[in-house]
Amino acid sequence: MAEFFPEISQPIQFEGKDSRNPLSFRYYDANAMINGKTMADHLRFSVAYWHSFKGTGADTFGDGTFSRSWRNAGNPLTESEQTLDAAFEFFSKLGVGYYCFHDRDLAPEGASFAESCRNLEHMVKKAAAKQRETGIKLLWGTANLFGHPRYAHGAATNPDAHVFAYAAAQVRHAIAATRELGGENYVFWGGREGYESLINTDMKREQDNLARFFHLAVDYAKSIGFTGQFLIEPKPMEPTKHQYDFDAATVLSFLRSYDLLDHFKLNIEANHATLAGHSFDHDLAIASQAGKLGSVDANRGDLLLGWDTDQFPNDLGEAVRAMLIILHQGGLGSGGLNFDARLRRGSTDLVDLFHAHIGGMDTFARGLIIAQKIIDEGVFSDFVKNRYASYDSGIGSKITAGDTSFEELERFVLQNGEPALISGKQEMLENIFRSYL
Ligand code: XUL
Ligand code: CO
Repeated sequence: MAEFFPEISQPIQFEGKDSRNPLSFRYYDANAMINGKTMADHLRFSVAYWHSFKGTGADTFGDGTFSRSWRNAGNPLTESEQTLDAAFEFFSKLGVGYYCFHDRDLAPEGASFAESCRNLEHMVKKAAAKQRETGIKLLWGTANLFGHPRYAHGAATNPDAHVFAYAAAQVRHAIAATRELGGENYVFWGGREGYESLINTDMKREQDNLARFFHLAVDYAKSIGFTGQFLIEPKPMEPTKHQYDFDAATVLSFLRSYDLLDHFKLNIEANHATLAGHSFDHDLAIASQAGKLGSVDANRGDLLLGWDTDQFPNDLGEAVRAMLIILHQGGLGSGGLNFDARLRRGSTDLVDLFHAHIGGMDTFARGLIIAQKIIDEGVFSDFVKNRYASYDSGIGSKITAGDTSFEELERFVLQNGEPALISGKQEMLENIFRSYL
């Protein structure tokens, strides 16, 4: 079989923090134990098939820049087979345990729906063999309901019921493929579920239809015994101006309103949170406090560009803040850290794919080590606990228990006068946080 990454002759090794070898891990030591679990089990790294193997480097201003030997096979199915070989060679040499795909990443769209399904079935068999051979697993599958022109006005929120039906048929096969490959989750990213203008849109009807679509998916998963976790991935805009799954809070409220909360968790992506005007850790925290943080798309945006740049994560402080939330909730369960990130258009060497992932993995590995230290030393948790201690006794405990009234609280104020102003100590705590990095 052809070798696609001949420059990398052996799997990337952990060499420790003093290593100057850019093709080594300085922090990610897969089998090192942190609080009773290996690093690999904490982090559950995954590679995104679409960016790393289907991405061409094209943008709205210019054509592709990446020359990849797994392309140009002549026919689309042979190209898909070669791409699969290249992908599994890369996963093995990088040393990740998981990958994620859209149905149309793995197999090409055919001339008819039936042909698309046959293509997918063919590639699922090949992928299953690769998984068996390498031990690499599927973190999640999803369906591409945004690329083909038929989805120009959305999939489940399309004004045309025919398109709704098409999307449902496609998702049916994508869930079945995910199940066949032992996928641990299935993701719904809204793609083009949103609107451009209210002048031609019945927003209520579109949202009702989106909920109907999710209920149908839940029913179908049950009928075939798919037990993976369903995840919704919030994003506020792009491609549409108003995406319905705006952010974690919006999605939670949607799920609650439509009686879907029991069936879904969230897949939080860093660059989507920042597009929504939040920090990454804000959206992680909103999901986590609702018991709904299921998985993470690990990437980052650029403060100077207002769009979804999907860069590889390299901000240590951000990784520590994310890992604090993940550790506090006891891990991601069946989820993981999926690098939904792509090389810059000018990063044209094949080996850049390794550098990008190594950087992301080391950032989160170091983030994990530091977050565990912060938790063990308890500085921030003690501070926060004390900051709210007034709610644990006296009038505060009555508020907490819901055992008071406006009249009683007024009597308390009349007796106790003006509250003292207590410092939030933000700068001191930021300095302490920085001292851990
Ligand atoms: C798009 C995005 C998607 C989802 C999967 O911004 O993040 O790649 O992660 O459909
Ligand atoms: Co994503």
